[in-house]
Amino acid sequence: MEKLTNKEVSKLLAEFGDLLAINGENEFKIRAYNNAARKIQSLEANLSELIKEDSLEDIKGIGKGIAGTIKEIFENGFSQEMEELKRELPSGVLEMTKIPNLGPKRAHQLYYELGLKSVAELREALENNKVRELKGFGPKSEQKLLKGLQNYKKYVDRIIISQAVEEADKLINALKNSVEEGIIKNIEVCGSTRRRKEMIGDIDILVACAAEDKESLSKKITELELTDEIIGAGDKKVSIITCDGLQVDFRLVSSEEFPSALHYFTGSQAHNVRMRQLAKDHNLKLNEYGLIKNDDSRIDIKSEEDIFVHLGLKYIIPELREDSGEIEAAAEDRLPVSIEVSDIKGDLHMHSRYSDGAFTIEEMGEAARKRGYSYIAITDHSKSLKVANGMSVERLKKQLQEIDEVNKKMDGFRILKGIEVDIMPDGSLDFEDEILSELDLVIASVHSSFAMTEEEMTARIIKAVKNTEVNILAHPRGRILGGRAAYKVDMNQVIEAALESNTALEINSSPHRLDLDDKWSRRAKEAGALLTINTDAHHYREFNDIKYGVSVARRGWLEKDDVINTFDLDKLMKFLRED
Ligand code: DGT
Ligand code: CA
Ligand code: CA
Ligand code: ZN
Repeated sequence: MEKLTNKEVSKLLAEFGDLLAINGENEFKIRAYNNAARKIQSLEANLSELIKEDSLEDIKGIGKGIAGTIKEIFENGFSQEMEELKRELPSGVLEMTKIPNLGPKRAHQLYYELGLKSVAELREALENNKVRELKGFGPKSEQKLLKGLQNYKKYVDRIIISQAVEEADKLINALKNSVEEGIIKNIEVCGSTRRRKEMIGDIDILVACAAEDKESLSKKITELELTDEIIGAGDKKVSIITCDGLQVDFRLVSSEEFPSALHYFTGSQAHNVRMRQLAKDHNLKLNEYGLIKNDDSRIDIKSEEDIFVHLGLKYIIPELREDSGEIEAAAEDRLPVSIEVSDIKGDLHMHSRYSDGAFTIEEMGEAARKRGYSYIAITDHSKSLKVANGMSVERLKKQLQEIDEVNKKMDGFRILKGIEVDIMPDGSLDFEDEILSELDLVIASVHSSFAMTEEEMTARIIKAVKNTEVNILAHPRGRILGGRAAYKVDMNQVIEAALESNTALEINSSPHRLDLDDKWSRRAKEAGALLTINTDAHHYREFNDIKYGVSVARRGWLEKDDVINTFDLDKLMKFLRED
């Protein structure tokens, strides 16, 4: 699958319609989206054709605005506006619409008129006959909804890392706030979330407390506002489903057990198997309860680090624990000095109002400077990307002037003149070299014609990478997590070309992309290529996504010097000026 199918786009449009309805937008707009969803669903032709011909608006009922959204969803796998709407609503409200007999309009009423934020709260309100008071509801609809609840199966799929991290933070804070200080001795997210894998199955949270507090703490977990359903609750382990439909496993241990339990439940399983074997080789037993000698006495362990030390290893960060060479490297003291968020000196990929960003150049610059960055590059879209309001040459020239003006006001901070130029199907760029040569930095990326043979796509991308004006290849494989698979491309050849032509490969930090991924980042480094970690922010809030890109880099064994935006400005400019 190279791109979203008609059906997938249709589903997202329908969800958009639901979100608008939950939000109480006008009937006309909601109907337009639902209508568009139906039209796309029953389309004979492939969407990509219609987009290429620019004939979406010829379909009855599809106007300019929706056509833009359809293209955006098709190209990006999601719509910016939809993401914003989702962020503003408690996620439990959207979840409610999955209950049979409950549409978005009713969800709107339940949320705005009764303040119900989750399936759990709805159930309680139904049981207390509160729902029948609402206009248009009655005892009968209450019965219907209760029945719907019985048939409602939660949709639990793998989720993207940002959602897992945010959900885990919420749960940890809520639990801390629900008990007296000092009851929780230690609490930490573990499992794949702590290893920062790109997709997460379930969330694992480890809690240390006194033996006599386990029972009450277990009860507190089941009573959290975020807890929707209880799968099991003992005094060692509590498993719940949250209002957002995610499974979370809590484990309760003693402070003494905490370090070894943290290591065990962080995994990965493959890493654990190797560590346990290594312990055996040292005549020790390693499990979630501790590091134990043959005579059953415990080795005193204060931290996770101690476990590694006792087994003759350097400390291995969670992101590296995949049994992909980290244990050997730790034994021989050749682990990477892993890159950290604080090493990043600037962000080289972002959008302003000149294309599809939400803020002005100055606003983006100010926000970046406040973060402590020394520089950014403004890289708006080029003319062919009409969906994203791509710039004409004239607008680009105007933008360059504006950047000069803003830079005059900035002290000790620099805004670089950049662009994200589209790579055309034949590998040429959307702007002439002449205009590109006026810029500090050129990012090239593919946003169209994803369905090519591997040979064609590889040649297309390599041609762009070898253009001496190009400094960065952005989101090199074009995948959208949970949306679109990567297009077919021979990345080994692309990496070779990047190395030869001094082009950096991007780790796009958007949690929807994380492209390059950990494996390709590591391969690129091993080949000697340089990388760059950027957010592709369309809103300065998204600068925070840099942490997800850095996690990918850490999982990919990268060090500071592998990444060009850890360089200070002079060194970066030197890199950009070389061919
Ligand atoms: P996920 O949830 O599929 O994204 O991946 P994980 O790694 O979070 O896996 P999960 O939730 O099944 O278990 C959490 C950790 O507990 C796992 O990373 C390692 C540890 N673990 C679980 N089951 C086993 C096991 O049977 N053997 C070993 N050695 N470790 C296990
Ligand atoms: Ca897990
Ligand atoms: Ca688990
Ligand atoms: Zn971009």
